[in-house]
Amino acid sequence: MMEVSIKVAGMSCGGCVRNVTGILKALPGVSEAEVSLEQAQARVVFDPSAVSVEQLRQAIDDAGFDTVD
Ligand code: 9UX
Repeated sequence: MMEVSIKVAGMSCGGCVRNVTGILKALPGVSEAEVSLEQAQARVVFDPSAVSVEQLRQAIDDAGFDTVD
C-alpha cells in the first residue's frame, strides 16, 4: 500500500467532501480516502499495482474539482 496527499481546490461544503471521498473509494485499489475541507486535501491509501496517483488525480478532476500541485 502507498499513501499520498493530493491538494484539492474547489470544495466548498461537506457535500463536496462526501463526493470526493466517494469517487476515490469507488476506484479499484483504494483502501482508504480521507478528505479535509479545511485543509483542501485528500489523503488516499491505495495499492499502486491497481491504481496510479495520476488516476486518482484524474478522477477528482473529472468530478469537477481541481487538483493542484
Ligand atoms: Mo455543497 Mo459541493 O452545496 O460539490 S456539495 S458545494
